[in-house]
Amino acid sequence: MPAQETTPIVPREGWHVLHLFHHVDHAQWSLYSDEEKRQAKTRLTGLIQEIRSTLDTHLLAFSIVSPKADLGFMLLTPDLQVANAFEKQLALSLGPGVLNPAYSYLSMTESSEYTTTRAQYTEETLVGEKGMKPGTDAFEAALKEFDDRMAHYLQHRLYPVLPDWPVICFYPMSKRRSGADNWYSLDYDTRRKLMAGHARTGRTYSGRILQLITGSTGLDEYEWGVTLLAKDTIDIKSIVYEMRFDEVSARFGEFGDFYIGIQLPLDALFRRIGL
Ligand code: 76R
Repeated sequence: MPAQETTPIVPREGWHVLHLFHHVDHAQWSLYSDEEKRQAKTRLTGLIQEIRSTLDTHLLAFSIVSPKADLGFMLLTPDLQVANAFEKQLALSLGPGVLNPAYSYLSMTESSEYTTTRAQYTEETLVGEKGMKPGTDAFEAALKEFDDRMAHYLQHRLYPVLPDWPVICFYPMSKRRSGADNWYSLDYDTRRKLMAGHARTGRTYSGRILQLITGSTGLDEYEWGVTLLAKDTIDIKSIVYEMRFDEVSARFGEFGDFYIGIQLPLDALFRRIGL
């Protein structure tokens, strides 16, 4: 275990998330003998296996499309000490100067402040829409179903297990804070209504897009990291396009750079990036 000598920094809720994008310095790599190359790749493979077998820790590895970067990692783990130790080890795993940072992003998994509460669901959906009466068997059953669904949902948001879908898209974003378009000066109900519209659009991509929104206020340059996984690049392009018409993104969205990667098994990944 890394960072054993230190006090863990484990959040009350959620995990730390690091997106780490590196360039491969092929000039440096070409100075290695075949044997040294083999040893370096074995070292990185071993480290990735160690990370993946650490409790509550996940590591996605992918090849970045375009020269923005070559090799991408997404690391999710509770303890910031462990995240930091693994991040440094990954950077050095192929030997000094072979991997060079191209971009990185630190965020944390979070529950949303706009998640429907029990009280809202009761008032708006069960009583309001469905005309159910509190205390009846049907009402209690519907409420139990809601509780189970929400517990499962919250678990996924805070402690996600991401699928091996090949296409991974990452970009950071913030909500605008200027003039009449200041998200943070809107009252809670207005924001909640706007977010409900956003979620409606999002849900039409169920099964095609897996989204993970991780918070980064105070941690990195933007306010959230957006990670989208898909099997088809079209679904990434479509959802981001469609969201642009949604008021939350149209009026309030500000975006950083976009990165597209392809998740691959390690041997294919090494070949792909020329190692
Ligand atoms: O929490 C949920 O999954 C359900 C409701 C929901 C919230 C609270 C939701 C649903 N999102 C939420 C929060 Mn989202 N999301 C984005 C982007 O490119 C763009 O224009 C925006 C980038 C996409 C593509 C996307 C997709 N979402 C957020 C937040 C935090 C806002 C805050 O707290 O103020 C951001 C920054 C954000 C951005 N969203 C969904 C999706 C999809 C696909 C869904 C449906 C998920 C599902 O129900 O399966």
